[in-house]
Parts: sequence; structure tokens; C-alpha cells
Amino acid sequence: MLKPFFSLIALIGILPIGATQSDLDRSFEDNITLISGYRFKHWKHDEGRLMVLNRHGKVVFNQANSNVWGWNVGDLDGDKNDDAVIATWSGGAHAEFTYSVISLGKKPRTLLSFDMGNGGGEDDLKFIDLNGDGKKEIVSVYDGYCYNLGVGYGYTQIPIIFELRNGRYEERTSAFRKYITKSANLVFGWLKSDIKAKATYTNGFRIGAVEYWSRMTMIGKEVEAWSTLKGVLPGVVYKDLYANKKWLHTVLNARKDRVGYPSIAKLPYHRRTERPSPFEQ
Ligand SMILES: [Ca+2]
Ligand SMILES: [Ca+2]
Repeated sequence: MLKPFFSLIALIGILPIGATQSDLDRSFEDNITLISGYRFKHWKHDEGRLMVLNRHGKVVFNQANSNVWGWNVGDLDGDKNDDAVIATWSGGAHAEFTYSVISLGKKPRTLLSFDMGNGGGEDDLKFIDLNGDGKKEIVSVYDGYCYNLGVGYGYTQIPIIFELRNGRYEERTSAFRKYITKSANLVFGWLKSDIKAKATYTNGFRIGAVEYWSRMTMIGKEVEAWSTLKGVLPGVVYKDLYANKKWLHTVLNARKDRVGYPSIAKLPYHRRTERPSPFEQ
């Protein structure tokens, strides 16, 4: 399901002036990359290990027992120090992805650690200035409803947006109303055409409905969402969802559990709570 090598090449595509690589053929075997005085030593994919050492040879990041499959650099927060994005991957089917953004200043620090869960595409993190303030937001996907809506895998794609505030990337999805509204309209269009074409089944409608409801709820339009859904969903699907409103909120709010700022020695960050699904698989 994944194309790690391809994606790794894409991720490492942008190196700043001054960065050097020992792995010139980009095979990612035993390579060392020098970024802002930090040495990134990366072992082959199947051994999956990344060590980052500072200019004194001290290890500041050391991740083994997990595949590390990419980093990208650039000055994301505008403090003139390069920042690196490190993706770690647990391996196997339905692998778990964690993304860490670290600042490579004199004292390295974590700007964001996002426990993404399901992912693996080149678009896992997108860097876009959504509000035109000159600073790029990080746009990703929250998979909290995955496996939980009665459809096994059921990968529900809920947007999650991180904005630079107070020197780090904070979860600020609700603040990006325009983007989320557009996204809500898009998924609602898909849901409506699926319903019209009877293109899916009860559980499938449930995924589309939750994708729409969660977007609307995050921008304070929950009441409108329920009323719209009542008008289009088969009655049984609507009732079932509405009866579990509290659980839907709990899972939506749990997106905040996926975000942390531990010291880089403690990365990658994993902290999530299992929330038993009320829907039958
Ligand atoms: Ca920076
Ligand atoms: Ca911005």
C-alpha cells in the first residue's frame, strides 16, 4: 500500500544551501546528511534507524525499532535555523506514521510531533499558507474514526491544521473556517451523489456523514450539519449517528491527543486513547 522509497525521494527533494549529502545516488543506504551542523545518519530502510548528532558528536535523536523513511528541511518558522521533518513508520500493513518537526538551532527543539496513524502518502503533510499571513500552516489528516464506524478499515479523512503560534505548531483546525467550509461542501457533495446513486451502503453513508459532520462541527455549525444530514440520509443511518453524538464528539476532540511537544530525545511521540466504537463492525 505504500511507496516508501519513492516518497522518501520526494521528501528529501529540498535541501538548503549548505547541506551536504554523502549518499549522492539517493539510495538511502547508510547515508549521512549534514544539515545546519547536525549529522543525520540514516540506515537502510529495513533496518530502519535514524540518528541525529550535533556538532559535538552528541546524539540528540535516535530512533530504532521503527522505520524512518524521510526528512525534509527548510526554515519553516522563519527563525533562520533549519527545521527538519522526520517521518517514522511502524512498518507492516496499516502501519502507523508519526511526523516530528524539529528546529535545528543551537538547542534543537520540537516544533510539533503529530501521531498521524494511518498515512503514508506524499500528501501526509502539506505546507500551505491558508490565511495569507506569510506563514505556512501544516495541513494533515486525523484518522480517529478509522475502524470505528462499522466498516473495518473505514479510513475517515478529517482535516487537521497546525498553525505556527508561540514558537510551535499548534492544532488550530477550527480557526480555518474558509478552508474547512470548502472541504465540508466537497465531502457533502460526494455523500449526496452516493446516496442518489445508491452507490454505497449504510456503513458507507455513515463515513461520508461523519466526514461532513466533523468538519461542520469544528467550525461551530453542528446544528446545521445535523439538520442537513437529516434531510438526505436514510432514516436509520441518521438515527444511529444522532444517538451516538456524544461518542462522535469524544473522538473528534481526541485529535488533540495526537499532538505533543516532547524533547527531541523523546521522539517519536505516541499517545492515544482507545475509544470503543458503538457501531458494529
Ligand atoms: Ca526554523
Ligand atoms: Ca498562515
